[in-house]
Amino acid sequence: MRFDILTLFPDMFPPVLNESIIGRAKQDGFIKINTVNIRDFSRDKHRKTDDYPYGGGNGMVMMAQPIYDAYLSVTEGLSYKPKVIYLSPQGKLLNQELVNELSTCDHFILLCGHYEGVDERIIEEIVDEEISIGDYVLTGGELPAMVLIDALTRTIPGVLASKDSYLEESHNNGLLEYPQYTRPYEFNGRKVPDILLSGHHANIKRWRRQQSLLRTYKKRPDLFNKLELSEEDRKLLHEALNNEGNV
Ligand code: 4G3
Repeated sequence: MRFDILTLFPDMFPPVLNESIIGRAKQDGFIKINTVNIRDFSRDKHRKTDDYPYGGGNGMVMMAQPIYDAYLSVTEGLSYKPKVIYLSPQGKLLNQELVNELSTCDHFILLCGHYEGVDERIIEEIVDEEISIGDYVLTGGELPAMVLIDALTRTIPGVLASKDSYLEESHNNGLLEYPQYTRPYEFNGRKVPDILLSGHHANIKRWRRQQSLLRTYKKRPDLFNKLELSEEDRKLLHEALNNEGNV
């Protein structure tokens, strides 16, 4: 998977993307990340990349020309069009389902905006998808671009240890993950649930499923209401709620 990032702040990326699993995925050749400094494509003697908004108002708008030329520098000579994604608070909300859909694509251009955004004509001209990582405003699209790169990279076969395949985890079956424990058995007086020490694998599996259902019900009613539960799952959840005195 290849990522070309159009940004005014290319130095923000390496400290984050060279670490941990994404850093290893880079080293192992699963992904290639290239930053393009939009400022390098300014034609202004002061390397200006933004200007006042037509019609007046607060803030500045990123000019179309430097972004467009930065985009052309990436696509020049390619026989296909990479998927161009603009990270913005106006975009479609990112979730695991959208990540999975995007992961079929292998070349992305990520456009990071600043100020009050970019000239609308750049969106019309080059952007395929406008994506938001959540309903809040940040100072720039760089952190959202890194979030997207992380989410996409971990879907690539071989990046994660196959035992923690991303397909089997939280948000791919619409459920939250069950609680996890490691040593010691007792921490600040809190013990590990005994069932996890029982060695009874079928019961452990059942308990974990029950915890996933219970957590999703309690912590994320929005996700819970999208589930189509089997009769078995319904019974498991009811049992858990009964035990807590909720029913
Ligand atoms: C475009 C993305 C970019 C327009 C970007 C601000 C939040 C997100 C920006 C604009 C961003 C997000 C830069 N903030 N929720 N800031 O994904 O008004």
